[in-house]
Amino acid sequence: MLTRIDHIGIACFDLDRTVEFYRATYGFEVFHSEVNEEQGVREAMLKINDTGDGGASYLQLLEPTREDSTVAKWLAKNGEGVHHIAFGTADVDGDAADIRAKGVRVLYDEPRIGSMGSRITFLHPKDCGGVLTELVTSAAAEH
Ligand code: V0V
Ligand code: CO
Repeated sequence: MLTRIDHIGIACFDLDRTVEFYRATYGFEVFHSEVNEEQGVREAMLKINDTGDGGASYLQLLEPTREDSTVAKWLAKNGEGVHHIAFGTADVDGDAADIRAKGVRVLYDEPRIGSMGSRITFLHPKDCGGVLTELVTSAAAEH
């Protein structure tokens, strides 16, 4: 069951400059940052609020680490902006299977490693009304 908005992914050309915009404008601080080589991103997670399922909602600021990454390709076409939304679940494997059975393309056979040791998969934007959609099971407090 999907129980929260885990994050909104925002693509940018310059992560440090974008982090500073969110800090100076809204007062949001970086909760966590990392490089995900597999996904080709450097990212900063800004925690916005805790959620009733024991998780939290974040903004995920994304800068590409290489030119052939999905985010670099998207930025070249669209410029900066909202890149994806992510729903949180305690069971990404089960929810991905249920959604696949409804005819929506799930991009990975097995979830991959996401931010803060989470397990993530993506749904094809063309099957989701133009919205790249991610499913996330966070590393902490879920099974
Ligand atoms: C592409 N399209 C999108 C889109 N990216 N539509 C909405 N939102 C997006 N973000 C559209 C694009 O405009 C094309 O439509 C069509 O899909 C095919 O796109 P493409 O440019 O030819 O690119 P593809 O097919 O090579 O790749 C698109 C997919 C790719 C969605 C398959 O981006 C992908 O695998 N994404 C999942 C991984 C990812 O995004 N990782 C970065 C975040 P038209 O022009 O044909 O109409 S990593 C992350 O979130 C982490 C680590 C985390 O949360 O922990
Ligand atoms: Co994400």
